[in-house]
Amino acid sequence: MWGRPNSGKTTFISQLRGEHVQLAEKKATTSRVTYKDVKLRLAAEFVVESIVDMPGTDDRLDDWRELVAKGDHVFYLLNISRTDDAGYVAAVRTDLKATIEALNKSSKGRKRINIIASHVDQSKWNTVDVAQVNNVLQEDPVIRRMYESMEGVKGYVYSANLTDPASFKRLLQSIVDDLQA
Ligand SMILES: Nc1nc2c(ncn2[C@@H]2O[C@H](COP(=O)(O)OP(=O)(O)O)[C@@H](O)[C@H]2O)c(=O)[nH]1
Ligand SMILES: [Mg+2]
Repeated sequence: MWGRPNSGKTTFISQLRGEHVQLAEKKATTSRVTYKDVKLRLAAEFVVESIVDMPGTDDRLDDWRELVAKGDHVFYLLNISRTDDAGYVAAVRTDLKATIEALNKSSKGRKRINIIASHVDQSKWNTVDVAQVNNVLQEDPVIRRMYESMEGVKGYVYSANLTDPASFKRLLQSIVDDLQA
């Protein structure tokens, strides 16, 4: 998984690992950390063999390309409360372009990118019904432009408030359901 700094990567992994998520304090990840054999609380038969948390800084882009080529699943974290920030959106497009190039070069069969829209609670979609929000997001011009640049890679968009365990649980269930479909 990747995304710009503060997009929620570490929070996602903490929730996945069942750690207490600290709201107030934020530690920047300065090196790459790999977690192995993470059992999903939501369904104990699922185990994430390996998930990598890394700093979302530009100097890590090559590391990221390498992970995309090797890994089975690609998750890109997008802070959806920042889609009005042109600089942020441009940086996200650069990331996605690099990710899609790496996916298309990879010999792994599944050409698919999972985009997780975090911070939905702080976004203009925070009053949209949870059952509808993923569909509503697809209509957003920023998201639409992302889809248009995907070159054969399938994009799946999910959204959540990653700091809320119930919202995270729904997110994880949707991902698991789609992966099994
Ligand atoms: N309100 C809200 N805060 C979030 C969400 N996801 C992450 N955060 C907060 O955003 C900050 C950055 O998250 P973090 O996981 O450290 O981002 P990273 O730099 O990508 O690892 C932290 O203070 C988190 O608590 C979200 O969905 N909603
Ligand atoms: Mg982090």
